[in-house]
Amino acid sequence: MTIPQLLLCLSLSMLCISSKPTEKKDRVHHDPQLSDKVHDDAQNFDYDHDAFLGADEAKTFDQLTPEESKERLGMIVDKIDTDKDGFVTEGELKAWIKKAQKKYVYDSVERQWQEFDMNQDGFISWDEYRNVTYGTYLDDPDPDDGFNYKQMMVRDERRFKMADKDGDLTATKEEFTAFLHPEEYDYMKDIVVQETMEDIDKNGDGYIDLEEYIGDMYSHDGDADEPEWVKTEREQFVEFRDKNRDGKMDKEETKDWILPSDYDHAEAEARHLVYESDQNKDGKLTKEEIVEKYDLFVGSQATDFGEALVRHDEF
Ligand SMILES: *[C@@H]1O[C@H](CO)[C@@H](O)[C@H](O)[C@H]1NC(C)=O
Ligand SMILES: [Ca+2]
Ligand SMILES: [Ca+2]
Repeated sequence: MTIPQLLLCLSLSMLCISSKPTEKKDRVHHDPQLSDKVHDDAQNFDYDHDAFLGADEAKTFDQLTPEESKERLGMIVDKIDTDKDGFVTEGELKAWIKKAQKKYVYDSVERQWQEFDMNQDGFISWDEYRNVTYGTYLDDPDPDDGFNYKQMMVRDERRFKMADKDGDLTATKEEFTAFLHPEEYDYMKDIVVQETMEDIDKNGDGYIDLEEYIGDMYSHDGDADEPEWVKTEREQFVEFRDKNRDGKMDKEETKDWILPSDYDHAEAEARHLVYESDQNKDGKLTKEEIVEKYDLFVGSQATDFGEALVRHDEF
């Protein structure tokens, strides 16, 4: 074999390997970052603005004058102070930041709400949801596409009942949000784990063994060699996932895997914002303290423009 032939061979085989569908399915629910900006307050407060308002909302403040910014910030402070005692605590701030980050969740529920609330009474009953989602299946329980609607409906009903805290089979907006986005709610974590385990546990023994774990993220293609990341996952399973070393993952071990208790970015940011603006060091913030530091919380780019223009005019 000549050198050019050898090179061709090598590059072809590399092509073959890289074009294989080795993309990994990710079951892990991570808390998203608060902002994609760098957190360096010495440079600017862009990270804090994204964290405090959500990235989309933060942009809308860029065009405001300082006065407008302060006024809107003042109204936001009233909303953050949920117990209305006139102070914003670290806990209230953290809850606010978490909410700002979850805006896309609330937006998607808002979009779907009308579709399901057939009688427009402000609630979504299980019957309404079932009729809208599975109406065609209920009319024709033996569809040709072979899809298991029955199983999906049973699973949806179980999740719906879990989200429905007061058990009246009717979901408020908050309950419906928990139904559609269960990973965002503590009281839904068990059902998230249960559904994931049912997906992966092919032999139905109530545990995830090593082959089921790997089989969920990687499908063997004939006798092809396993890619490196799959070998790493096998080691991960043995060393970290299967904590009690009985060769399989139980509920708790699965929970630790798919719902890791990540570093709490919202809590860290709330502490940071309080520390930076708490002038009398009583550990909580008044509206005045927050508005005083409006450039940290919401900023307003119009400031610099405005002042630059004024200065320019003076010439
Ligand atoms: C659901 O569909 C059934 C059958 O068409 C109907 O009898 C029932 O009233 C519907 N329920 C709701 C809440 O829309
Ligand atoms: Ca309704
Ligand atoms: Ca185990």
